Amino acid sequence: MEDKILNTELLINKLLEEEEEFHHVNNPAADIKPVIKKYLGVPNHAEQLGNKIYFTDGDAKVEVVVVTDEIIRVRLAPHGVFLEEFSYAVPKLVHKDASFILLENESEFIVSSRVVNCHIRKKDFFISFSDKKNHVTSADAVPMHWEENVKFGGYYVFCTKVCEPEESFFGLGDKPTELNLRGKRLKNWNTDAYSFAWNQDPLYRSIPFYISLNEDIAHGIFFDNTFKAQFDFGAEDKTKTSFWADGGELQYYYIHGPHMMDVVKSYHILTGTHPMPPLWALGYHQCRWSYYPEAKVRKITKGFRENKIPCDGIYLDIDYMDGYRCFTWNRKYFPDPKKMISELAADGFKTVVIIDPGIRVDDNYSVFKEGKKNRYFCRRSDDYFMEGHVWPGRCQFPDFTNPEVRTWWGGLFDELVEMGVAGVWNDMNEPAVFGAGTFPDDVRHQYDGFRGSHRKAHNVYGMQMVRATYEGLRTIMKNKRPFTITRAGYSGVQRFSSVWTGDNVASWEHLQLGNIQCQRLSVSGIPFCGTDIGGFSGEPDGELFTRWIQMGTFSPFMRAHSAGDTKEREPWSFGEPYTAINRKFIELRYRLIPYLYSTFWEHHRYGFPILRPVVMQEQDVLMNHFRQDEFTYGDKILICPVMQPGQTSRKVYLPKGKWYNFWTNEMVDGGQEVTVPTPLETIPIFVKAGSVIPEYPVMQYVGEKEIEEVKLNIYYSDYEANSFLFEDYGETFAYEQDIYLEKKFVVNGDSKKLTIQQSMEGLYTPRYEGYHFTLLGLPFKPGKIVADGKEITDFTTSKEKITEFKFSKNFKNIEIFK
Ligand code: MIG
Repeated sequence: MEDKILNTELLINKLLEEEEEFHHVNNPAADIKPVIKKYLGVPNHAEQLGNKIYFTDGDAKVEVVVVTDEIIRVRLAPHGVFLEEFSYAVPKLVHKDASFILLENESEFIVSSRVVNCHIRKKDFFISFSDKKNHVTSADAVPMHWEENVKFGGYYVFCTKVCEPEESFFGLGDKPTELNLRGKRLKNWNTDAYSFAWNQDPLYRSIPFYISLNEDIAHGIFFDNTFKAQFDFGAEDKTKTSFWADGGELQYYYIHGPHMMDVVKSYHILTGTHPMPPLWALGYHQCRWSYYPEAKVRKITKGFRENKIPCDGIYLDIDYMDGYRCFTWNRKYFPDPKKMISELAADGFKTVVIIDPGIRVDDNYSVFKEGKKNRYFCRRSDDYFMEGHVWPGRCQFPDFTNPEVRTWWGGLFDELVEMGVAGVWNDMNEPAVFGAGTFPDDVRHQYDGFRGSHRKAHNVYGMQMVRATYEGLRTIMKNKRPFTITRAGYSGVQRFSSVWTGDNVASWEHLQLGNIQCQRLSVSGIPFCGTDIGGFSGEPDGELFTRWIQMGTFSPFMRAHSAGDTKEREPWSFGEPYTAINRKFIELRYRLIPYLYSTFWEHHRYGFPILRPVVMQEQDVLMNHFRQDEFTYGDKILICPVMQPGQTSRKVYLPKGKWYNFWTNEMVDGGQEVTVPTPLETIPIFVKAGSVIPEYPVMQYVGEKEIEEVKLNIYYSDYEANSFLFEDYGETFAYEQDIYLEKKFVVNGDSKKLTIQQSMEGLYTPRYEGYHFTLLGLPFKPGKIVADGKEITDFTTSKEKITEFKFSKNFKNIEIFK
């Protein structure tokens, strides 16, 4: 842009010079200035209207809103007129009793909340933020600026901030590049990116939210703008961080930390969290393009049960439909889908079906007919229909930004639900169009009454599609939790869906990339994420597949998927020893379901991500800003996937504190790198001292058997540590009526004693009666165990020094003495 403008400027100056040689008589055109970037001038005025404060340079206006103590929103109106407030990302701007004051001194205006100060410099309209110790965390490097968009109207809008020498950057969703975004320039424009490569940009999702970390203080910037947007983290000029968009408003939220976790939690206050998933969705999912006909599907599901490999989800990709027409069935392949789905369900499989946005232009097809009659399909600027080719052939596309269309779309799922379908997979919703890539810019959208071209709606199209899907399913399924998965998304998509990282490749490099992408999505507000285990395109060998299953065991969402032109790709496809190892890890996934589910609750209720990069654990250690292999799964279990072939050992960094090697129960001091053996059978897994890790018995699918007891693995520590367990029905929205149980465990020990306390809150009563306690890492041989005042005589201690006993789930206090 810069170049273009300079050139225009030169050209016009030249023209003006030339023109001066002529004499103009009454020619007003000679005075019209060319379109150039304009910067905010000098703020001469501050005015408070309710909780909004306005500053103006006489023409442009800046609005500052204190949203919470930690969140301040800034908006710019180039000629003083703000757009009407509307955001798909932020459904409701909460003002959590945010009190603030407006101050003024010689050099600046200051809007001050209880936590943050927003400074508006009088000299030049620079905006900066500081904490209560007057430490500046974010500062403009130039004033906010804009440029008129002659072709479409509105403005290109720009914000440029100072980039500090040691500042690191995280977030932005699914970017396939290093975790730390320092030195990169990235673009948000949802794109179908088949077999994407390292550093390819953009991919499927647009999450205009980043976290900055500098001198141990984190803050976030959420640039809530749906237009094509770019971020530059010191790439063009290492002293500057910029973000800009092709249209819309320059509107961003400054989110104060000081910890990265605080920033993520506050971001979730704005954009919402993921609803509790149905418990089965935390199991293993098997997918492929495509399992058909019915006999094939049954062969696969039978394979799981015969091989005793747990599995909950089975997917039908596009070939289940009749000519790829959404909401139809190919009756040759699937003569009686209802019967098939119910028989699969009886065997513990939930069926998930794909639904794409493209609706075949076909006057004999009811979905097309309804959409046409009701004018639900997108149109071009001159009122032609938006037509393009996708799988069904020539298609039109519902305008999911229209609430009426969303309601209609949601209702279309009733037949599928009636047949027993448990989940829906939304693909191609960037939206993808063969040949053209996506829709042209001039396509019109209703945009919930706020109207816009595709330039404005493109990045939210997929999110609104999966929203329509989720809301429709929720209505039809009554009180049952739907499961949805989407490829495209925008900030806030987590309120409606899980995501997968799209069409990856069966390579070791992609295993690494997947690891980074899941961590990045997690800190970007998208907790329920996973990769296509094994790689979508290409052929993994047994080793790569097994390493991927091992990593996927610790992805919040665990699904194997592959393209149709690849070899069979089930967990037993590679023979031994791979099958046994894959089974062992998928079983581990199931054992840890209560732990994952509790972590999910922490996300849903409190806004914590499920996966947490090491830098989030210890942001004060500069080295950690560059670590991207290790992550924690919840806050108790640290994982370091093996991402290279033939690797027999690897270095793992453990944050400070004490950790137990999950495989050997050996205790290791954190705050250092340790070398861990990595035979194919294991990957490095460490559990934090003091953790209580709940465990279910291995089942072939969630709910296969009644749970008779829950195992509590208790890792000794000589300092106090808390753990949580969340329990509820696992499939209804009763938790919204507070029907659940939140248990808290407090573990503390010394050289002669370990105590475990439990407290509970909530209205739910699980059906099992007791816990099976497993104590690990005790520094003494237990002589006496007292539970709620009663002595337990029936305990064992193995030669591996593991002590086991049973007691009631309602215990309050257990003491283990030397
Ligand atoms: O043009 O439905 O990313 O998971 O299997 C390809 C077929 C369309 C792309 C998805 C992939 C899916 C495939 N789809």
